[in-house]
Amino acid sequence: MSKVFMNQVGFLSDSAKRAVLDFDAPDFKVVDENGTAVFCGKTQHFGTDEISGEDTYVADFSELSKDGTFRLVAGDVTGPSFTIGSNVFDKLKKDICKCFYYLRCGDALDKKYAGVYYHKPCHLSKATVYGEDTEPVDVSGGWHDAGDYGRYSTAGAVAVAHLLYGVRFFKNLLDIEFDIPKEKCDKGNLPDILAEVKVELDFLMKMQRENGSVWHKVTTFNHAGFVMPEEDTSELFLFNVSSLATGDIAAVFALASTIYRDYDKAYADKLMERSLKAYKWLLDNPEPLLFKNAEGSNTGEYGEAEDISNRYWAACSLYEATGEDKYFRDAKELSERLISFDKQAKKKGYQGDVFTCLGWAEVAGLGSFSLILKNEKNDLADDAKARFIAEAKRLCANAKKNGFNLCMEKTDFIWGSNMELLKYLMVLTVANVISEEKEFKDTITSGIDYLLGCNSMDVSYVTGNGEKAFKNPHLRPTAVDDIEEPWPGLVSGGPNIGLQDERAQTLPKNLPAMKCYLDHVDCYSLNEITIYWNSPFVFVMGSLVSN
Ligand code: G3I
Ligand code: 9MR
Ligand code: ZN
Repeated sequence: MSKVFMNQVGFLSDSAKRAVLDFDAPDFKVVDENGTAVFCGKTQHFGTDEISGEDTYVADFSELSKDGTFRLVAGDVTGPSFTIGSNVFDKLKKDICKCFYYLRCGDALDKKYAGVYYHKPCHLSKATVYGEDTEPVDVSGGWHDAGDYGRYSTAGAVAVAHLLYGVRFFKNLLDIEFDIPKEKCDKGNLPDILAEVKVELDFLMKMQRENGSVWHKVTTFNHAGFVMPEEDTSELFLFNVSSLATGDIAAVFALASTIYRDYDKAYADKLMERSLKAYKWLLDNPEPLLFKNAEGSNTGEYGEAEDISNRYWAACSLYEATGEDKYFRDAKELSERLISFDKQAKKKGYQGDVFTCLGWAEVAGLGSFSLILKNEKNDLADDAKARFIAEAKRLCANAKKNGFNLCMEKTDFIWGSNMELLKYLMVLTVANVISEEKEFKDTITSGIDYLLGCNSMDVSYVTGNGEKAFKNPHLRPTAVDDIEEPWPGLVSGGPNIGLQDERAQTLPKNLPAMKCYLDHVDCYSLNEITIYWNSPFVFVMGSLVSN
């Protein structure tokens, strides 16, 4: 059946506006709710690209800037409903923020705010320190990581970092109100986003040991079955400390101290004290302390091959927060090691740039953010800026290779491909802050279009947003709660050529990368959700305001 693939939510009045057709239609029109044409145009044949496998025709209606609700019509095919206006993303922004509230662990939900998605308090028992004969520890609180009930320090730190760097770059994120309990501070109430992030920061503080090091994760020994969180009552374990978690925590606490200082000085001081403690542990323990799952345990591993980027991020973040030269010197030394790491990765075919990496593993890009925000002229900051611009240009060039103007290549369609995309959109967003370019903006818009339905699966990868939004996330509470609709605002992991779960393996072989997807609850390698797949979207949305 012929399809009009397009963003099913909407477009800011002044942004680029495109739809992609998988059939030959020379003309198209955009009609309003009465069926009256408000725009007529000609399509452009793009041809067949590698990632979608579709022979596509592009309908560009960027010139249409009239506010309203419309549909695109080509031949006898009518596309999904979408809107144009300055507030088209207001609901989406609230939804993607509110998901963190629903993911809260411990005794933290209130029926007044959680509504039908309320669940009873969970995971309140003290956690056994794995392999040690010491007293169990209270590490209650924070956010469940994802579709599972684990809580992982590096994943949590990175999600918090996306949200907090978002706030540093784009102050308007502080204005999003998403109906969560108010949190008092010296200045009255914390802005919602900071109140929500504080929940995770408070938990991460509990994950820090007396000596400054940080436990890598707290989970049951194996993943729970499909039960509500309060029914997952197996013993909780604090698994080993790692230099990965300790580096990320040193970094994110220093970053947080710069933001919370404006609202609550005592809290900011505590964050800084904890950051320094973690950093001291890193200096006293220069050898990498990586992480492997305990024998027989199957919860998330979040393994990394080295800890250079984690230490680099910590040094950059502490430099930004304190201005002390010793952190700059550490960052400089670590940057040399990252440069050789980058060179080796490139020899193996890696196309990106380590200094722009923003994921749960490679975090040097977050260090670059601190240097860029410091707004000081020095060689590290200049280099970071140049690398963001170069990477953004590479991404824009990639976008030209497919009909969707999508800045991804086949190799990007791995587990959590939507995050690969969102990290790229973060890079483009910051490149656009450094040096405004129409091309950067258009590539960001196309990326958002892809997530919201302009893809060959014809699906919006954000629940509750778009006529054809996915509905069956691999998410335990949603799977068992008897409520038809999942929480709105969840970002799916998205297509993954690896097809790494049993259900995914029922898909036909050799599908184009963009089609390696199934909206099925069993598909944890294609359709799970996580805190760090929502957080980069919040960052990117922060930059999207109508001029
Ligand atoms: O880095 C390699 C790359 O070099 C290679 O070309 C590519 C192709 O296979 O793979 C890349 O590695 C991938 C790795 O993520 C890094 O992104 C692996 O294939 C992929 O299996 C791995 O997936 C991770 C998955 O856990 C399994 O370990 C996801 O990123 C990560 O988001 C996910 O995290 C899980 C937690 O463990 C548990 N909680 C839920 C969460 C989301 O599913
Ligand atoms: O539900 C788990 C999901 O959150 C994880 O991302 C995934 C990989 O760690 O594992 C899922 O749990 C599966 C387990 O690993 C194997 N048995 C089936 C479980 C899902 O039903
Ligand atoms: Zn819980």
